[in-house]
This record gives sequence, C-alpha cells and structure tokens, in this order.
Amino acid sequence: MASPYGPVEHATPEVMAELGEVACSLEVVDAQLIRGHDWGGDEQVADAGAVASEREKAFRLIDAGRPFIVTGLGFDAPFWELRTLETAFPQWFNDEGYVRIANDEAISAELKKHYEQPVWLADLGDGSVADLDIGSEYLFTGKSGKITRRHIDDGCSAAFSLQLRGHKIWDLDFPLNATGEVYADDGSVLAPEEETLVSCILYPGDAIVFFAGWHHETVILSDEDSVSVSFDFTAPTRGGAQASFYAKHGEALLGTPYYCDCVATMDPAAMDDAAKLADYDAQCDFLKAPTFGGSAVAGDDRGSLPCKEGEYCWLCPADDELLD
Ligand SMILES: O=C(O)CCC(=O)C(=O)O
Repeated sequence: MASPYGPVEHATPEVMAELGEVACSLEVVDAQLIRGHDWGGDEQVADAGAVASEREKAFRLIDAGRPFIVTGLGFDAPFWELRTLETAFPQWFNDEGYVRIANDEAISAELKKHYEQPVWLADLGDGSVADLDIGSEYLFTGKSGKITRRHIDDGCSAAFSLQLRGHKIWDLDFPLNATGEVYADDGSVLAPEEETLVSCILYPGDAIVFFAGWHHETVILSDEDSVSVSFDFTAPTRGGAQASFYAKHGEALLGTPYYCDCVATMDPAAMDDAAKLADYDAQCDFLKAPTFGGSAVAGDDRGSLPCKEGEYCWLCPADDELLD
C-alpha cells in the first residue's frame, strides 16, 4: 500500500490540521489501573477487581495480536526535553539522526530510570511475573510535520513505543487482513476495511503496542519537538505470548524475509519437529538469498503477490525502508 502522504518528508499544515482531527480507533488500557498505584509510589488507586480486569483486557489484546494504546504511563518529563537529553548524552547527539539506538548499556540503563517500563506485560497470570525482556531502546526525535514513512520492523517480538514529548499520529495496517481472516473478539469476521487501517494520536504518557506484521507510519503533529522511545519486548504471557495471533498468521509471517527466522516465536511447535524445522531453514535461506531479498527474482510467486524486479516479493515495503 502506498503512503497516503506521498513521497514527502514533511506534512503540509493542511494535512496536519486534518490529521489532528482523527479519532483514535484503537482500544485503550490504563497503565495506572493495571499497576494499581501511582508510578513511583504505592498509593492504591483501584481495587483488585478493577486491576485484574484491566490486565485481562491487555492480555486479550496481546494474544489477539491487536495493536492497542496504553495510557497513563509514568515518566520524568524534564529529563525527556531535547536539550536535557543532548546535554546528558553528547556522544549520542553528535549527528542529525532521527533515530538513535541505545545499544550502549550505560545509556540504556540511564534511560530506563526515566520512564515506566510496563513490567506487567510479563505477568504470567499465575501470580508470578517474569522478566520483561526489553531489547535496546530506540529514541525518535523530530520536528513538527516530520513523517516516518510506512515501514515494518524487523524482529520477532512485539513493539512498544512511548510518547514523551509532543504528539504524533500513528497509522498502522496489517496487510494479512486483506484476506479477511481476522476475527473480532466475539468471533465475527471483521470487514478488512475495519481492521486493516487503524490510527491514534499519542500524547506524552501514551504508548502504542503492536505486533509482527503491522506496518506503521507516523506524523508529528505538535509544534513542540517530538521525543519518543520504542523498544521490542518479549512478553511470556499465559503459555506463550500472542498464541492465537500466531496460530492464525504465523505461517504467513514466516514466509516473509522479515520474519522467516522467527520460527521459535511464531511456530514454537516446529522446534520439536526436525523435518518442519529443516523446511523453515531452507525457506529462510532462500528468502534471504541475494537473488530473492535485495534483488528479487521477477515472477517468483512464493509469496501471495507477484514479484517486481528489485523488490521483495511479498507484502513488505522495500528493504531500505526497514528501520532496524
Ligand atoms: O516514532 C516514530 O516516528 C516511528 C517509530 C517507529 O517506527 C518504531 O518504533 O518502529
């Protein structure tokens, strides 16, 4: 699907005004309710029943593989001012980059002190909580109108992006839904239009959670510079995160170059089946081979769309649109 914003880097004021009116089409869970007390404090804000039902809502969405918004996340606002960050991490800001990766342990450890990690995502549901396995943080900073063009993230796990300064609209779509094989929580089939394109404006303290296969695009709508932190996480919830999502879509996702080596996450049963595993390995080698990946073999129809010369042959954007 082409970007609705065309090949530009910045949205016009007219487009931004229009985007500013977009209503959020995602479900929202309340972090304060889930955690049950103020961030950094222990004052109780909800009874146990309300906490449990908000947690259930979040886990239902995770297992369905549906993007959702978390609101009310705690963060230390002064720290996330661009100037403060530039002073704290001069070595990190020595170029004009839009995305900075905290693969330096010291930077990552410092960042973690200043925003609330959604540790409840690793609640196992049996009274115990596992470690939330967070990959490196990605810091996104940008000026009003800046567009991050539609892309898909490489990697097997789910993504979490927390807005810390300014506000920004997220558009997400899940091309696999074009088949119509997506179900609402009551089991009814959702019309593709209802589910393939979702949007929400994120304000400081809001986060978006989304899953493998969801393409996304953002536009900064605030006059103020935008600062946000994204990371991948593995949420080992209830017998395997996103079990029903991968049961429906895992096979198709594994057939793309982006996820073909995610078999342990997307089809854990295959790990015990030597023949199936060998098949996946062979397919992955093929998908990642230069003749297919970087410069596609025209006419190859392994994916559901015909290949164009020089492009990945499936539903994904070009390789150079990958952020990580
Ligand atoms: O925040 C943005 O502008 C883009 C973030 C993003 O693409 C990501 O977290 O994967």
